[in-house]
Amino acid sequence: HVADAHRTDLMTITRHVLNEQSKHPESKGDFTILLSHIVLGCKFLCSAVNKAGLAKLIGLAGETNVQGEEQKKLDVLSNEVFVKALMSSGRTCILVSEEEEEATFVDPSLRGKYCVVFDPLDGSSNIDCGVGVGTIFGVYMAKDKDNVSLEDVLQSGKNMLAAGYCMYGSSCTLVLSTGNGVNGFTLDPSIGEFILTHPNIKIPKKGKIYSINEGNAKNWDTPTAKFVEKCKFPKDGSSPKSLRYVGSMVADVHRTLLYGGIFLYPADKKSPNGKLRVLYEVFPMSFLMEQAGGQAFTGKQQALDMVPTNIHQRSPVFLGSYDDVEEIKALYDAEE
Ligand code: AHM
Ligand code: MG
Repeated sequence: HVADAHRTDLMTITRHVLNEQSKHPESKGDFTILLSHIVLGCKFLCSAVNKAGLAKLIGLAGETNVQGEEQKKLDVLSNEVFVKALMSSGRTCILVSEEEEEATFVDPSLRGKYCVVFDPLDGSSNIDCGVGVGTIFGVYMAKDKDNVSLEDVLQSGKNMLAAGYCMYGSSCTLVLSTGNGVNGFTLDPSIGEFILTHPNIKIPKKGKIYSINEGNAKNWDTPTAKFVEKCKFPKDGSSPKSLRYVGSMVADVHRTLLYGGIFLYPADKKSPNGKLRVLYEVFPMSFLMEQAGGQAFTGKQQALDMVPTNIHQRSPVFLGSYDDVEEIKALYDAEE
């Protein structure tokens, strides 16, 4: 079997996106170029995150490296990695990063039509114990790339063209939607390519897992409290659900997408808008959920219907299997 010796017929992420783009004859390949730069950032971070533990063990963290520079913290490094990768693509005009107070307007000489919103390293408090962390991103198109403003990113989530995340876990997995379903790619480190390993991901219609920080229970609102009570003590004769909570959104959402269930980050008395950020956490994950056949709700509306007025705005979110989100919606409806 010659074919088994070298599997160069694999579906790489580039091949996949080129295939998708070829369905749109008007496409000039700009998105493929943008994506290849995002992928580069993800590969770089995958390697940096994997080395982080080792660097610490051998005493590198906080010390100076060979160039005499202090080792950068991973969240700072990851922001720089993505900003550089995105700018040098020549396809972006506005960047919004969790790590930066203000949006970055790309220099006109490097400007393209895409706006990218991202959290370069979500869950970074988990790094020191080796738990999975990830990058989350969403892509909008500017109305007029020569005349851009914050309005171009303060759009409803429904206008996103693409969204995805990369999880740096026991393997490095990139999950992407360009508005035509959801696909998952796993990095093969031996060849440095993301290979299509999870084609056309569909979330189970109903799940057996709920995922929430129960330590906040004393501050929850009534619908959230009732929902969790139902998960533990179902009254309809069904089995109780299992609780899984990593505390790293990418890991919790990835599991929800593959196994089904619901992920909740509600509003509570201490955080009336919840914790997670609309543009680069709630929207991309909600986009993926809807594309996979699930849904995402804020307690008031479908998450993607929000129109943020501030780039770092927060929102409560309930996302996952279609039927499970219907249940929490019914509890909020009953409140009114
Ligand atoms: P971060 O952006 O500061 O890393 O915080 C976001 C993270 C998410 O990954 C995760 O879902 C959430 O915070 C967990 O919050 P909590 O510790 O309150 O449960
Ligand atoms: Mg974050």
